[in-house]
Amino acid sequence: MKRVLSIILGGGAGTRLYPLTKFRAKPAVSLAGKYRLIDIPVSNCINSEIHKIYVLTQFNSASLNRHLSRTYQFSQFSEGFVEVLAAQQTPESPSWFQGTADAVRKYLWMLEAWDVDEFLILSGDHLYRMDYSLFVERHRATDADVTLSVVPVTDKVASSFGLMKIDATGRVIDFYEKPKGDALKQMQVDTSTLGLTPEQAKEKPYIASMGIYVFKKQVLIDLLRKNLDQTDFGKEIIPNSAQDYNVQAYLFDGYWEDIGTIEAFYEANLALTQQPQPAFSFYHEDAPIYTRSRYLPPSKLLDAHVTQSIIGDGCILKKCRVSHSVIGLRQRVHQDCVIEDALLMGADYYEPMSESSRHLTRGKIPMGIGEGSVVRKAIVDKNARIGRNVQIVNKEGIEEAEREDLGFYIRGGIVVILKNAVIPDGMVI
Ligand code: ADQ
Ligand code: ADP
Repeated sequence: MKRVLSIILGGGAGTRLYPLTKFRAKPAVSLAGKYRLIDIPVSNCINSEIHKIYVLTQFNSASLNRHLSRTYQFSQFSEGFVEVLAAQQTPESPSWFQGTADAVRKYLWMLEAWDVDEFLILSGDHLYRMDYSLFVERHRATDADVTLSVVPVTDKVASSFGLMKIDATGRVIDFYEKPKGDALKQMQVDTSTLGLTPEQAKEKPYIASMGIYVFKKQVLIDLLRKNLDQTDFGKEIIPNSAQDYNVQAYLFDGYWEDIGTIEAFYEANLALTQQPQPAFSFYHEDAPIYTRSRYLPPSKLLDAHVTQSIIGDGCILKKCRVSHSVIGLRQRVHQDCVIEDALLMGADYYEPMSESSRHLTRGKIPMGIGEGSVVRKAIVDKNARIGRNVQIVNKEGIEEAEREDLGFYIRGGIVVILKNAVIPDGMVI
């Protein structure tokens, strides 16, 4: 795996996860109460012994740089690194990244200098555990120019993926990015040829691209240099290469979820609390997910009633009720609160006790969830100050709302409280 260079697509404008991407690059969005999105592909790389890792991002955020530099320090005797390459203006390329392929193209001058055999292109917003060495081995064994990792999918979700047809050897003979209507039906295949049982094949009759690829180094360089008008892997580079190159499909049979939208992100976080066995587990002795070690104190639960939830380090939960929720680092929940089906991201720092009490006596709102508040089906971003007797419950059942002035958004029926927002006492959302 020393001959593989990994390139993680860290995110474009960040619209689908907005407002979580208002103050940070997408890879820095927090996950499962203590990790960040970027920890997933980076940990998978490290566990697959791929140690040369670039993260391409449109938005050079301080939190992403700080997180990566504090977390991923390789020994001085290894050539390992995790580095951010942010979109930048130069006299030759005055524009931002135009798409995924364009993001790689803009840094090709630097990437091609590496003496490696393959480029592994990954996405920054997927939740899965994968041994990329098996993926790369399959690529080498079939002498492929490009290998796509694929999963079978149902009719319901198929149109949000790049779909393909393959021949008996696993070679991709047709690829269509996110087809709809008749074009979608055209892409239906017999997935039992992939080893699925007849029942599974009936339920999942499409082969979807996971949006992660292994390229022979020179093939990627040629594809990007020859076709300057092609800016996206899924829309252009992959479908156009299927004819002239040996493009292979590699079947991945584990849990995999694209969590690049608010709804998918919310669902995947809460699914971690599932009993008895969540679909994805952060505990795995052979392939752990790494993140920054923070030396926080253990959480304190002071008469709190907690069911089916995950509580991050350094939280203080008073006499409250928490169910089916994920509570992030340093979160404070005061008494008589009810937290249900919620993702509270916690805080970046502790507000000293003296400061919190001073806030209360001066009519200001301390960090955390104030006494008597209810949070249901919501995401509360970091450092939010939720007053007393607040209700964040989407009372009117609204699907979409943009109330940045009031500190929240509603996306797909999920209320998202902005980072650092202040929600006054008694407010009902
Ligand atoms: P999408 O996920 O819809 O489809 P896209 O929006 O291009 O494709 O994002 C791919 C990855 O690249 C994401 O992690 C995204 O954050 C990142 N990205 C997007 N624009 C970027 C930019 N300008 N700079 C840096 N990073 C950027 C893709 C494939 C489909 C496949 C699905 C699987 O195109 O064929 O089925 O992934 O989820
Ligand atoms: P109170 O002491 O009034 O119950 P809290 O419920 O807010 O106040 O605090 C509960 C406990 O958390 C206290 O024992 C306090 O010492 C501890 N605590 C407060 N701030 C921090 C901090 N920054 N780091 C670690 N523990 C803290």
